Amino acid sequence: MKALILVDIQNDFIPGGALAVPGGEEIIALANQLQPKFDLVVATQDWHPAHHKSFASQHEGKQVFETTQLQGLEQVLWPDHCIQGTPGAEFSPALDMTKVEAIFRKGTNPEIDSYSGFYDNGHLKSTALAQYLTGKGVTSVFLAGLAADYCVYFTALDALQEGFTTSIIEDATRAISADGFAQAREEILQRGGHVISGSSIL
Ligand code: VGL
Ligand code: ZN
Repeated sequence: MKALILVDIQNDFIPGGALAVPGGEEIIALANQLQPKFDLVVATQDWHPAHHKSFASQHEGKQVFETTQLQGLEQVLWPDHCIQGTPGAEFSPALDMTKVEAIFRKGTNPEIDSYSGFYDNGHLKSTALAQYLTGKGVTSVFLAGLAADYCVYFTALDALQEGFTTSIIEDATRAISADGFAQAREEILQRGGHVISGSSIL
């Protein structure tokens, strides 16, 4: 069974949002077209409390996009984004949600960030996404969404580690940093993952 994981296609990651990914809105039509080609569609949702420590606003004297240490891990400090219950945290209204069977929220612990849909960045706590997929008989996962160099990348790394055949649908993602995604792409290929185009599925 094949699952499509729609990663963080939320207003704050789309131009006009608090942490806009350049061209983020361009992936939505393809993300919608791809959905009927899969046995299962799920979505992840970045869902932060207002005082999340990944926000630069929570660190005196720190600017957005500077880094710090959080729980012993290097942490990029982001603008406030995807705050629980705000419009920025909602899925884009352009995204077809009718086939989405389950939503996995992440980033709810204020003390640690969570890029992957499977675990927080310290692998302290699972979202149960892996168990959910396995329970549905899924062995292959395909990733679309935002951002290619953060949440899509970390979700792909964990999917590989969990033993899923893993493909990033490259034209159904956009990156915050092109260099960041070039590196991420190499790492995924090196670990046995795939980077494909949507046209190979449609
Ligand atoms: C993301 C930075 C912070 C993402 C989420 O969805 O890629 N990036 N939170
Ligand atoms: Zn976030």
